[in-house]
Amino acid sequence: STSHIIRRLRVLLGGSYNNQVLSSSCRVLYVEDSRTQAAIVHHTLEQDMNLRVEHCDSAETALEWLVSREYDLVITDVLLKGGASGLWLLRQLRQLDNENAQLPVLTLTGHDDPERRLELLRAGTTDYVTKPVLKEELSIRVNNLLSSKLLMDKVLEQQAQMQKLAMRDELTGCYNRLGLEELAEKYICQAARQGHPISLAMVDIDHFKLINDEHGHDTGDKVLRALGKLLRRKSRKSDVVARWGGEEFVLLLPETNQTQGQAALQKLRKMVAEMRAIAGVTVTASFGFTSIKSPQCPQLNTMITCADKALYQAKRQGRNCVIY
Ligand code: GH3
Ligand code: MG
Ligand code: MG
Ligand code: MG
Ligand code: MG
Repeated sequence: STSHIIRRLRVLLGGSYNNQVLSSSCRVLYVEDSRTQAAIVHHTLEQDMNLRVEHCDSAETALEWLVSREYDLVITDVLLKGGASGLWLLRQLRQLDNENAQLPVLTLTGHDDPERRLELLRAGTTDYVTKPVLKEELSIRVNNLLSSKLLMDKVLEQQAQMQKLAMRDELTGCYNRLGLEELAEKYICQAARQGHPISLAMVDIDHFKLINDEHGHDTGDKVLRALGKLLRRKSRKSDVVARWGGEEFVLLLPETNQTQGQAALQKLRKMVAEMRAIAGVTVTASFGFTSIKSPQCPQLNTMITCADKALYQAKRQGRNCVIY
């Protein structure tokens, strides 16, 4: 059950769950047509609980807001005069294609009959309070819902961070193979769909073994970091710079044909050769690249193989050059 998962998460996150500490950064959407009722609940939420409340009196307005604004909790009355009901709103909300579809929803219902409760629960209400609303009960339920919501946000954020890290190479901060594979699929499929060209280069530092042998592994690492940084900074924002392994990098260049690729890579090759010495070491790199006018979808491996062959030629032709 959800509460079971949340209890586990609380333990995992080291007790960050706190019933008392809810900040004014929590945004609550409150839908209520009765002014007297609204005044009471509004007071409890804002004055007693220090939450930011946006109040409206119709389900239609609420849905409009839910499409474009961010909230942490929705509280809605079920019966709303002269328009759609809170139940309708709940059903619409659960079908939204933004993050609000998963919001906790607290429904306020006048009739506490089992039919109504089941209907609300089936439609996806997270919790409900029966009228007349007991202030104390309201604030406890709101607190519980918001605590779970905040905890879930934190978990999702950490998960996203971990996913980001998993796509990066630790030493250079460039994408790693996993990252390249993920992004390459996206970019190659995009190019395939639009019939646009895409290029891929394999970049390999020249005589890197000598650098390690003569200056030590640490200096070698510094060189790798500097090269990664240069490639990232001097390529386009939309280019993907990945460390393929060892002293080899892969550059994926969307929207780039052979002529444009040749020019861009020559520029990069020059910059590498002219890069400021790192711990007394200057480097050059060899570039092998391939370009496809209009790719088919999964084609990363084919492109890598082609670029690798060109790289081999670049090494044979004396290094520090770009070969198609
Ligand atoms: P070539 O011009 O033909 O590419 O010669 P090379 O010496 O660069 O090629 P080779 O493939 O023989 O050597 C690559 C070297 O890269 C060997 C390995 O010790 C070094 N290397 C691989 N990964 C790392 C790393 O993470 N850090 C450091 N410092 N060196 C690494
Ligand atoms: Mg009402
Ligand atoms: Mg190599
Ligand atoms: Mg080699
Ligand atoms: Mg090398």
